[in-house]
Amino acid sequence: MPDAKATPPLTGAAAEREMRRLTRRSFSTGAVAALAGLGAWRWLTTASPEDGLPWPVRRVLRFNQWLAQGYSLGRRLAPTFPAESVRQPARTNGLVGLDGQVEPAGWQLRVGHDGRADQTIALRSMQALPRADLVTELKCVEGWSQVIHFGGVRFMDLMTRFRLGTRSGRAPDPQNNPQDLYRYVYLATPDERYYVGLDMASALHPQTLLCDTINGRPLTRPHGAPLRLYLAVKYGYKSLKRLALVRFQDKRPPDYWADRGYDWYAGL
Ligand SMILES: Nc1nc2c(c(=O)[nH]1)N[C@H]1C(S)=C(S)[C@@H](COP(=O)(O)O)O[C@H]1N2
Ligand SMILES: [Mo]
Repeated sequence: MPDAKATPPLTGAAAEREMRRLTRRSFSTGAVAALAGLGAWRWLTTASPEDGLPWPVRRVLRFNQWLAQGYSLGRRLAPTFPAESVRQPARTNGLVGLDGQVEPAGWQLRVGHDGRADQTIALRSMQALPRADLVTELKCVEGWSQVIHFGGVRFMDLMTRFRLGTRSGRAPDPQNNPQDLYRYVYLATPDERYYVGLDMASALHPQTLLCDTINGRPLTRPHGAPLRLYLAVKYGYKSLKRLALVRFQDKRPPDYWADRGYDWYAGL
């Protein structure tokens, strides 16, 4: 069995401890990598081509630097709230890709990697992962926000358990082996009428969940039953409802609202 580590819900003191731990670690590794990268980068950019560094070396270096920066930035945590601050019922917004009925019983994710055969993961086997609960503010770019309690599993835990998102087919190890990760994830509804693109740091963020409950109850159809994405560190339009397709790739994926003029990263 691959190692799916038990993780506590990200609320209260546990969240603060986790945040301190992650901040410390990613700051130190990020800073060392960034400094080393910067020194080497200066040399490379001032070095003449005759110095014998072919362009692929430069590209790898730039990629490493980008990764070091990306993963430390991706570790900021959104503030959490006590579950009592939730006001029911949760507002719904955006029904693109939610046409027709869903069959929760047989629901499965289709997961693809560029250059590899697709696989499917049943909702039931996802629900065997450690539960994660998150009470944060969902912010819609249209100018409203509300505190919502989402429950499900961390996307990171799914990737670890099913060894997703890596070129080698091993479990992701962003600290020690970032180059093994694909750069992006594409996620979509069954009909692909709604779709989002995420950079890998956002996908691996501890507050990025696959949810099957909202405010303590099973997800309803307008909230994305039977399974939706939720990202605490992005605007609401990245939190795709009715998730059925996941694809890991190096090309930056399209995004429904980015295609309509909004920011692709949508970070808060
Ligand atoms: N499939 C799908 N997911 C979607 C949308 C949509 O139109 N279709 N709208 C997004 C937007 S703009 C927001 S703000 C949130 C709202 O989530 P809620 O309806 O659960 O409050 O869902 C996001 N996910
Ligand atoms: Mo939104």
